Amino acid sequence: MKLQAVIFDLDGVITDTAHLHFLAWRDAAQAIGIVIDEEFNEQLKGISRLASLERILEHGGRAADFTEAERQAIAARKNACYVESLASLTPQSILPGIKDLIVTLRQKGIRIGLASVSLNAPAILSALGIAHLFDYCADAARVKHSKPAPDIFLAACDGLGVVPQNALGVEDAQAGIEAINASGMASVGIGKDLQGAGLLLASTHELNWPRLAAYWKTRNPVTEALEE
Ligand code: B16
Ligand code: MG
Repeated sequence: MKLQAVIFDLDGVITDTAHLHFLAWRDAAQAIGIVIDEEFNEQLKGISRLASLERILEHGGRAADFTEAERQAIAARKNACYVESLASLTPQSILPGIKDLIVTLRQKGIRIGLASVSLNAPAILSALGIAHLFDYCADAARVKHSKPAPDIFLAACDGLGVVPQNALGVEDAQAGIEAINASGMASVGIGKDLQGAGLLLASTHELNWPRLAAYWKTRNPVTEALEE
């Protein structure tokens, strides 16, 4: 099977917005008397906005204290603060190696997709100046089940017109690796302690075409040899 598409997660793979998410959540949580720190924030990586709020309320022992409308208002406050902070993003905010990899993949005719659960993903790609390099971005608002369900990766494959078995996904969160594996795609993890990643790299510094090609070959040794 030939590699036809690479589908990227956004936060933690293409750029690091985790700290901006943290600052916005810290402000929103503080307003309802809950204190969170950067260590706690690790749990929120790759998790949707409302699921993140749920975890923060549980952490503060206030899971039963808010109506649906109040939760929406807290999430809206966090998002307003987060969106304001996105003004600090520039093309220099792209993580090392990512732009070169995307350009190389495109030269090889491999399609590029995005599978982020962030509703702000299109604005972030535009701020980074790389929106035009993506052939398809799955819309998190139209996906029923968030990561670790495979839905967003399957939606990206569908939009790119490839079957998951011909695609590779790149993620920095455990929920994301589980989503990729459940979709039937090959998985590449960025970071440490990611269970089940087909290929695990410490950082995007190590994410390049030779590494991806070698990993793909180990998954598809016979067909790759025939295609060479
Ligand atoms: P928003 P990813 C995720 O991005 C973040 O990792 C996570 O912390 C955030 O809560 C989620 O997006 C939703 O973001 O509030 O902007 O819709 O890793 O899936 O690219
Ligand atoms: Mg991520």
